[in-house]
Amino acid sequence: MKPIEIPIVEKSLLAIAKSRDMGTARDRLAAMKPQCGFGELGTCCRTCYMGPCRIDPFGDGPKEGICGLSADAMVARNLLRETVGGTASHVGHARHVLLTVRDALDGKAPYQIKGEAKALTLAKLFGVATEGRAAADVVRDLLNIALQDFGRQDEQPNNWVSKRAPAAEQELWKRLGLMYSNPHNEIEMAMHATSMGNDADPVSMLMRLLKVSLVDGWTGLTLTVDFQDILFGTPEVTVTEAAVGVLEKDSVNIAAHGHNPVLSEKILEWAGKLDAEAVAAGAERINVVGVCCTGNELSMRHGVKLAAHNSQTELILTTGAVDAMVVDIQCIWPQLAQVAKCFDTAFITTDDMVRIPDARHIGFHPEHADESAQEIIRAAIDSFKRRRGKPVDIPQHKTTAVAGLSVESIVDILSKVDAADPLKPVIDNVANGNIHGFAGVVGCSSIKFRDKAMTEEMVKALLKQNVLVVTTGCTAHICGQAGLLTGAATDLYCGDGLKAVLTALGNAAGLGGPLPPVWHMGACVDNSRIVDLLGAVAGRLGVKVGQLPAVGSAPELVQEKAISIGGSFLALGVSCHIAPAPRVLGGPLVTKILTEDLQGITGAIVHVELEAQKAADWMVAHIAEKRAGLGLK
Ligand code: BF8
Repeated sequence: MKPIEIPIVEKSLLAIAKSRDMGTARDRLAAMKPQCGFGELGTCCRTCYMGPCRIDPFGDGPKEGICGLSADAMVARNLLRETVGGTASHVGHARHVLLTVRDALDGKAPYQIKGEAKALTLAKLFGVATEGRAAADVVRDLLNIALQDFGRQDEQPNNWVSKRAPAAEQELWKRLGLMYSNPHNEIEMAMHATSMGNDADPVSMLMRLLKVSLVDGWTGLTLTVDFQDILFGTPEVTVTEAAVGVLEKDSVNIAAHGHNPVLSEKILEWAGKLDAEAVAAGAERINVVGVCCTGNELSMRHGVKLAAHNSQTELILTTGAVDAMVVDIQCIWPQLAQVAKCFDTAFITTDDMVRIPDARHIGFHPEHADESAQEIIRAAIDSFKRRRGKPVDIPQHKTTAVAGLSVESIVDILSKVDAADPLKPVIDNVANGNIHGFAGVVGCSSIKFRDKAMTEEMVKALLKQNVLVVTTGCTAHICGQAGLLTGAATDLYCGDGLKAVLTALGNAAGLGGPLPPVWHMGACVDNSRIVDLLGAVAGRLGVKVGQLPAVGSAPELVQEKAISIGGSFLALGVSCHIAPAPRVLGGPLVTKILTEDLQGITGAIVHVELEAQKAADWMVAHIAEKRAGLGLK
């Protein structure tokens, strides 16, 4: 087997950091070793002050906590709390977007409703009248339906999950007691249940984990994306570029980092309006580039270039070419403020919940979005003036990347092949085996796996075995930087069957070449688009989502949000590969439930595998089992 090399972008950026004598996360990881074995196994409990307690499942030490909590209950409690952390992040994002839409409708925030088509589609689903009504009135009705879920105490099923989730799965969730009502209540109850002296039953906590994950899936992800599409429009296919080489030496480079497009859309809008000020300061232009998930949002809707995924955020600052890094919420490393200080980089926090020592804080509230966006851009122009003429070091790596693959834009492409039944060409090719199945490869970039190119190698191994890959989050950046989001990658990496299909579809759709083999569907909240796509295919076939030849993977787990997203896929019956192992291995019962018994509950399991080829092989084999279940070879 050929040795795997550290990806070239990281290699170049690490060389720059080294030449500047700057430590990076890799050094901090090395200093942290050996990492705590109890923490890794999940058998460390800090819930009360008799502790901390720790259980060594392999030795002669204590077998339960001071209160008598078992190792399985300990790991289940810890995992449930991680799930709550992830879900709270996404639900908070959803609520912020809803309130921005409300303020826009009330004329209090300077945003226009750009996604009328999405509003009309949802209105039909929710039974909102549209005939002869202004779009704003339709959106307000939808908004009120969404907001009702946040205030309700009647235990009636949540509006969004009831209307948006597939019916067959809802039946299962009802039987299992997983249907939820008010998302905030579920977060509260899970925190309550996992505080000292409450739930001590690992099975009960795992079931609650699935319920909280459903809150994440349908309120945290789907609701957020629905209203982001209403506010900013549904993405259409676009071509962009990825990797650090998208920074421009002679431009004012503004890196938008975080998750919430309510900020980054305004930054992009005002960058266009204030370009002349940048030119007057001696710059060629203002170059807004995308980092992490808000970068994905901008690339999906505007083709903004993708500069860096999460584990590269501190590294791109070492180029000295980023004039401002402006951040909103989630996945922001405190270290960024320290690196920025070494350069003429303005590191700007904007959310009052995300305060970082040594950052400049420009509070961003939708009502004053225009003023704040201008202040941020002028801060970047000032930084540019200070750094002008100083040497910068921008590695010249960048690749072409196709983005903007929403379900709507995918259906649009496919309808050029079969207008009456757009999904038919894909389904036919799954049936005849040209497409073996689908993999959603999503989530983060981890320095624990970057140096062996875990994600790219796994994706290439999947493509070779004719698995069509959809992606979101930092994984989309990784795939972009590896050149996997282009039609050329179809020729380079796909097995014969998949290559033939993507080439035929691309040509029939008038693209003059193959479709990319990896479809960039957006940010992590856009995992809901993957669920919608699976739901559409399952609906067309008349089967449950969990019966499809499909599998999920988070090959470089970093964030709690990946745990809650994974839980929502498991609840849907979609099995997931993950690396590294979630912190449950100290609980044998919990480990067995997640890797085996869950199959009999939701139809899905978790599979841990740290090697790229072996992970791909498991996914291919799992898809083959699903194919057999549908009577396909
Ligand atoms: O929500 S992929 S490191 S940026 S958590 Fe964070 Fe992970 Fe990146 Fe986006 Ni998702």
